[in-house]
Amino acid sequence: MNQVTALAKRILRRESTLNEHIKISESENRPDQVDPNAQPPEPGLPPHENMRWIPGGTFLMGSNQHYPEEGPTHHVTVDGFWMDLYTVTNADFQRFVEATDYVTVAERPLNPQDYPGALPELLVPGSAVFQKPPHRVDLRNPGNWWAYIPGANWQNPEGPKSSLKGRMKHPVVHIAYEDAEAYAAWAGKSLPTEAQWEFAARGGLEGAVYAWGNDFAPDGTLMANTWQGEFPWQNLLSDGYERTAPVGSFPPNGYGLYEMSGNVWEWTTDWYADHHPGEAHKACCIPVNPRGAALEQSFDPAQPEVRIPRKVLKGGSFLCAPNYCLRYRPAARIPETIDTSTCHIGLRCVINVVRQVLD
Ligand SMILES: [Ca+2]
Ligand SMILES: [Ca+2]
Repeated sequence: MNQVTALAKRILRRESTLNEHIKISESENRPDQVDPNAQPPEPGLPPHENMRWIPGGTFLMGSNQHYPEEGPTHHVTVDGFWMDLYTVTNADFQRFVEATDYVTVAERPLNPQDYPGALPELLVPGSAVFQKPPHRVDLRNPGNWWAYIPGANWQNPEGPKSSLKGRMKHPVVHIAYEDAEAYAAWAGKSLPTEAQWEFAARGGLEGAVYAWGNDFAPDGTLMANTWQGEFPWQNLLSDGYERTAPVGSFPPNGYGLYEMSGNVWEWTTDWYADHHPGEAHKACCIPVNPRGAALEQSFDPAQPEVRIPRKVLKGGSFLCAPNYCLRYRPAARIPETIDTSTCHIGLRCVINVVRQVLD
């Protein structure tokens, strides 16, 4: 998927927008600036509806049992924060667009002069959409199930002939990183760091495989919208959903958060590196509120000519299946170029509380 979408975006890239965006992101990655007049909100009184206080603490981040990018496990401390119970829905995003006339990356017109040599059919606004092949395909080529569809965007998730009819409570998709940031800023919120996201997803369970424990389907109950069957050609639909599910369709985790696993991938603010930092050997040195890798580390080593940085996505999606991508787990993580949008990427927001600086 990343290769295909990155390839499409290599042709469709707008460097100026991107550079501007990187500057913004870098400034946001500075340590929290303390506003002496700001008061921490009272836990128990959410600053917005449908948010939950996540208590913070020290936890074991990552996994040594699954994909290499999830290791090594290491302790991390995060401060308490507020988090959305649900991923942002189409109804939420529609309110944002109606209030601001915001145009997402996938909807913006393209100037052919900016893309010499690009195929004309790719020089139209669009986004990456999953297309189920009719038979087993070579899993090494994501082009076997991803297509760049002109006219696909958040309002037309499968292309111009599709709509949001009946899907207002589904998660918004086809959201590039700057779209996610723009929504969060409008809502008076932020995007989570990877550590915040993973702490929240674990729901208070230390080191569990899934957000609900170590058993994928406790008592036979499917706990998330994932893919059952052999990806990408056979979807058994045991969970009832071929694509996205309305938010709140599956049981919440220990912190009361819904769909932290599956349904749609969620953007975090961290630049991606292909492994975590190692464990701190002294309690004094456990990272507090870590913010991920350096921007320079996030470029794709497989495509050195592409200078589009990549953020960490968390949580897996309705396209995650054990035979291809067993990533509906709190520790799982994938890189995504910041200008990429797809039918399985959305967002959820947090509100950070000013940290008391004692040292
Ligand atoms: Ca499903
Ligand atoms: Ca999710």
